[in-house]
Amino acid sequence: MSMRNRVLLGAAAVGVVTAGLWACGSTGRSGPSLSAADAASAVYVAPGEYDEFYAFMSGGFSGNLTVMGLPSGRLLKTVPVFSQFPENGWGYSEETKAMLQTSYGFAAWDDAHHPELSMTDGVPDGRWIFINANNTPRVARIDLAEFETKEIVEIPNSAGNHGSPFITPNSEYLVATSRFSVPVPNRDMSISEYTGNFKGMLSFVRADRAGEMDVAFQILVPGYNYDLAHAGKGPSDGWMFFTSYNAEEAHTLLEVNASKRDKDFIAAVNWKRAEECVAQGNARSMPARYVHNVVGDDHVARSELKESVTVLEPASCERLVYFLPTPKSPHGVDVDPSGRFIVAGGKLATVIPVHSFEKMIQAIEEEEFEDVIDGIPVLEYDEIIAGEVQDPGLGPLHTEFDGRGYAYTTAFISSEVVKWRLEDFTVVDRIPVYYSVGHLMIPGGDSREPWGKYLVALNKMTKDRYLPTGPELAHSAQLIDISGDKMKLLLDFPTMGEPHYAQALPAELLMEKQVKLYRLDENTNQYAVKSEADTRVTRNGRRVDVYMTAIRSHFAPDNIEGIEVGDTVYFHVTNLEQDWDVPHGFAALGMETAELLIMPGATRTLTWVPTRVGIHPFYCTDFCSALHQEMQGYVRVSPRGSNVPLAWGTGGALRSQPVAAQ
Ligand SMILES: [Cu+2]
Repeated sequence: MSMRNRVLLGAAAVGVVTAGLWACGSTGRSGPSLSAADAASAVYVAPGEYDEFYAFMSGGFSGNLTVMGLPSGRLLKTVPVFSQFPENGWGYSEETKAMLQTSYGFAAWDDAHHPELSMTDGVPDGRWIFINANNTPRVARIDLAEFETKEIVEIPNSAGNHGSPFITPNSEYLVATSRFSVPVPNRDMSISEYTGNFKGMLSFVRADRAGEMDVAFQILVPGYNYDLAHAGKGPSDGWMFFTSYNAEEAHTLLEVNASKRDKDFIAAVNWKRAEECVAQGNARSMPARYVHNVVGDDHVARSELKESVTVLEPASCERLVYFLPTPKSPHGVDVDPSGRFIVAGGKLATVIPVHSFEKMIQAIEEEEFEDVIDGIPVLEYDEIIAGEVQDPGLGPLHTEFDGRGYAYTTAFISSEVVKWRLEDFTVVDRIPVYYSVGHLMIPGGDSREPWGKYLVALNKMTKDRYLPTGPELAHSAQLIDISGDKMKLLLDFPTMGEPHYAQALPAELLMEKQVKLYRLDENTNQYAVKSEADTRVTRNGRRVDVYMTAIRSHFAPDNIEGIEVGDTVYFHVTNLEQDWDVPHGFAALGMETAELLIMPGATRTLTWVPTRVGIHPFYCTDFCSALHQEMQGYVRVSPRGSNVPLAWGTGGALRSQPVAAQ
């Protein structure tokens, strides 16, 4: 047995089913790829040229979003979202701290899974990208002119916000699901009393008004695990489809106890009907604590606590939710570009079930229900199924579409991508991927009009694909050409954190609208100083404010005296540059936080409580000019109560605040 085969079998043994998985397709080191030279030229972006697509990769357990170019796989930027990011001071600077505020307090980390582009008429429009926080349920909006997180709203009555933030065709709502059912409202009770007390929640967040994201309504559903979602489109616009597993309502050893039933459910929610029920007063207002964080026009984030939420129950809003029986512990749910087919990834199923929206509506009208659970009618599988894709690979999870009549489904256990025809649900091609693929992404592949040239496989295991780096390996993504009849593997590229899911769109949709700098005359940060003449240091009791500027290649002031141990010092640094690509950085000896990275025209504030007497140098951390190394200064820290006068300056005698004012 070759070393490669041993690795493969080792990976497979982790899965539920192992027999004969790796026999198909995994013939050579790269599978059925082009010749190395042809593949290289297909992904080659010549020096000075641009990539064709922006790809937005979720950072998984990094809590952030990374931006990559396709087809090159080059990393362009990390956009911090839910995790503190010392590289630019996100979550450390006074202007950004409020973004990580939650009803539980300051959350320095989260787990970000699914980026989702804003849409107009079912097509990504390049305004914003949203992403979920899984651990402490939240959704964020990132502006795609600045590549910066602008807004975060917390989801109350929820735990494990995995199925999020999937969006409706005109960005009316994005959804959030509770992967973990919990008591609603959450309270102290025995876990053994799960059944009937632990509930799922399907949340709809208003998403089309920047700065006004809010939980519009929530739908209380049985205590299953709600996993993923996708919106209807075209004929199915107005509906949202959610997968669930654990219809057994197990609360321990789910790997056994949540896999007993033959079928679980897709919950089909008519969200336009929900709007009617809310308007008619069929919802109730429930106390709930959750926060909404927004970056204002002054580029300062503020946090607001909200104290109630609107909750709908299916029993008091008829025709709101239906259950579609779906084999077996379904994971992904994907709607094809026409909006006619709802494809489930039954991760333990032997086929890919494809539900028909038309048949679903017909079954609803004819009231062909096999059961009603908590006011939710259960439709009959045979009445709504359009077809089943046979031989789809083992462990089918997620499907995207190329806009030419084909669907592509990942198979986790057999590590492959399977291409099948929507016309007759027949498999037409398959390609091995390395290894254990979760999501896949085709640019626009979940939209009404995919840009179906490339497919990115987002793999969970890396094993031997890269130079080894100790126990932790870079996670692996693979680029596949889907422009022809046969899929062709082009490129492996590493990702930051876990490559959970991704979205992509043509570069031309974003390139021209990029913000290159912030206009200094529009800087309304209350601590901004717009000329060196206005720089100063003030003391108010134990609080010291340093109003500082940075411009190539000095700080003003760059000599500061009169700081004492235990003072709280706020460095408000304004970058006076009005040129693209000239950020300045700021850090001082012994700071317990992070650096600041200050964009041209912007102001950022870092708080420092000096703990030691002595001279503390500070310097610019972002290489800015030939004299960058000269861009430095000194802070003198004296013992507490030493009465050294507060004094500051650049290039001359120090100015001081009269001692009497101290
Ligand atoms: Cu500099």
